[in-house]
Amino acid sequence: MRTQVAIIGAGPAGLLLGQLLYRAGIANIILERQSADHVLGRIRAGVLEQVTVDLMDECGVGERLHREGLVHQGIELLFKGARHRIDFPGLTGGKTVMVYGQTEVTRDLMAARAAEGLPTVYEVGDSVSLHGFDGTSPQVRYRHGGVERQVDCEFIAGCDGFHGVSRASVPKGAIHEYEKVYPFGWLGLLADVPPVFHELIYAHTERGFALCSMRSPARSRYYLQVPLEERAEQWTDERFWAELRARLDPQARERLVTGPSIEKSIAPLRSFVAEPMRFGRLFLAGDAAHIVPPTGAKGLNLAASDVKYLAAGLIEQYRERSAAGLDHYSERALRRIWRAERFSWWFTMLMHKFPGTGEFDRKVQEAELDYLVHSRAASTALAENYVGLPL
Ligand code: RFL
Ligand code: PHB
Repeated sequence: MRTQVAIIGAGPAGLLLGQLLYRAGIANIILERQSADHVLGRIRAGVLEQVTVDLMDECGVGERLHREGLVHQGIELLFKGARHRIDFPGLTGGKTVMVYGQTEVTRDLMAARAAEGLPTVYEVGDSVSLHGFDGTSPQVRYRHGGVERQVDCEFIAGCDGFHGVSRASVPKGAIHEYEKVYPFGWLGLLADVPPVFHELIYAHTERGFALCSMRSPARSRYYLQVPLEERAEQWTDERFWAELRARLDPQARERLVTGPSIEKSIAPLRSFVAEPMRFGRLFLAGDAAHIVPPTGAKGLNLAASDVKYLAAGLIEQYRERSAAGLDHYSERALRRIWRAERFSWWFTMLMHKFPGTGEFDRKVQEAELDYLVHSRAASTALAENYVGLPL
């Protein structure tokens, strides 16, 4: 078949891009390794910046998000047994964030794509290969239902996540990778119990970091910092709840409602950037080009801003025959990415317990937290990064 843009990956980046291009009259196909149910079964991010909410609206899929999403006006930082609130609107001139799960973002985008009858091929496994993107007529080959197929296109968008084929298809030496791996992971648990508090609690404790998040007034998402060697199977629900309780302040401990888990998994923490994000007619977007540790809740939001820039560049190319937007895509996206990388790294270093660090480092961490919540300037810096820097 022939199309204008071949999109690899039906995560948030690929689905958002497909929708923006379709609405601009640009034909596209999405090829996805997994089944739609598998993609929807992955529990990931939960906090949307206004930029991401606006993009969902632009895609015409914001209706349920505005109905069911929870507007959050702040977060709480817990350290030395006490909680301190960071007031977003007060510090940022009225800005807030929206709590709405990545699963729901993906579900809404998939439904819109299906309703328009746009081509999406699921379950292509590892069969995708990219060709000719250094010339003018790229091709994507894949296998589906035992049949080899080829897509002739004008551009390829690599939206296939950290382990995808797109970045791996770029010749070695044409790409520079920056990486930092953290010596712990996050054990996440999802349960149909009311959240312990109506806002998110980020807890720095002697036992390690904990995060109290949510998906709705009836569904909670909790995380615990755990050593990298741990397996989710080693954590019974009882063990998880006991450890979470031990990392909370007395009031939250008392209010915590526990129940059976729906999902439990461990994610490693990593910072990663690949530069540049363009190779001829192949463009990388989202986790395919960069990873942030989840502490700042930036992963999904960065995927959305990449896509906003990339869609603008492609639309300019097709409408005005101008390559300026595409030529600036990588540089423009990377500027926002590096600022989010810095914030996510800083918040991760501040909130976690680092194995092997001495008493001095721990005292400095506590002093920084104390400064952070008592200095308006420092609180503002946290708030403006958390709600999202301007595009
Ligand atoms: P995704 O969501 O990984 O989607 C990429 C899609 O590409 C498919 N794919 C392929 N398709 C065809 N051919 C191939 N060869 C392919 N290889 C892969 C994959 O099946 C997948 O469907 O990337 P995208 O769209 O860039 O979106 C980015 C976000 O998903 C990501 O930044 C966040 O979810 C990161 N993240 C979190 N971010 C937060 O802000 N808060 C969190 O709590 C949070 N938790 C997480 C996370 C990422 C995780 N991963 C990637 C391990 C928890 C986990 C476990
Ligand atoms: C989540 O709800 O999954 C979540 C929220 C905030 C974060 C990370 C994850 O910083």
